[in-house]
Amino acid sequence: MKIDAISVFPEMFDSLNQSLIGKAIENELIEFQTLNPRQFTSDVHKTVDDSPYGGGAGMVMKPEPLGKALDSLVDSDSVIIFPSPAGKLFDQATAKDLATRQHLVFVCGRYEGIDQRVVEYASTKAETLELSIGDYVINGGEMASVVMIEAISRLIPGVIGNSDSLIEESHEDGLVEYPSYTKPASWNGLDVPEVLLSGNHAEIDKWRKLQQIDRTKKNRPDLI
Ligand code: 6GU
Repeated sequence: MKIDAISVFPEMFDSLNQSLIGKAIENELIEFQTLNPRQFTSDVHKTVDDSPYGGGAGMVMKPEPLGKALDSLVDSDSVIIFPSPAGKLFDQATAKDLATRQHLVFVCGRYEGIDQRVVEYASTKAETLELSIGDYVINGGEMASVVMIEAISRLIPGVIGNSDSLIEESHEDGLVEYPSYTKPASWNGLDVPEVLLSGNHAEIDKWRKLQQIDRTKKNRPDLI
């Protein structure tokens, strides 16, 4: 899969070079690149933002540099993603769908956002999504893109060595994951639940499912 991120802060994507996603980039399972829209400006200050029409706080990303950046990357097989707190919620189902695509382009806004015509323009060129990572606000699309890229990339075959670990995890069956334990069996007066030491796999499976249901009821009643 090819992934591009259009951003005025390309260094914010450096964390993707670590761990399993970093390996996948190294092994060319994923081809990841950033593109700075400042390179598509023509004024000496390389201006990428301006004040909002209609007034209001903050600055808005100008359409021309982002439009040219899109022109340089996108074809009709691309999926263009605008991270935005005003977008649809990005969830595991979205991640699964996007993991099957050939080319993803993340367009990162800073400041108060992006001129909405860029989204309209993008949708004339390829499938376009506005996606939010949750009900809170962060300062720009970069870290939201990193979150989405990690969630998507780990579902690409070969990125995670042990694909079993993808089956038994949170949100796979509409419930959150069961708790995990490792050695020692007793630590600071706290014991690993007896059943996990029993070797009885039917009992262990039953216990884990109950834990999933309890945890989901307690932490995520919205999922029940
Ligand atoms: Cl995608 N961007 C920003 N700036 N804030 C967010 C978000 C995205 N998702 C939730 N909050």
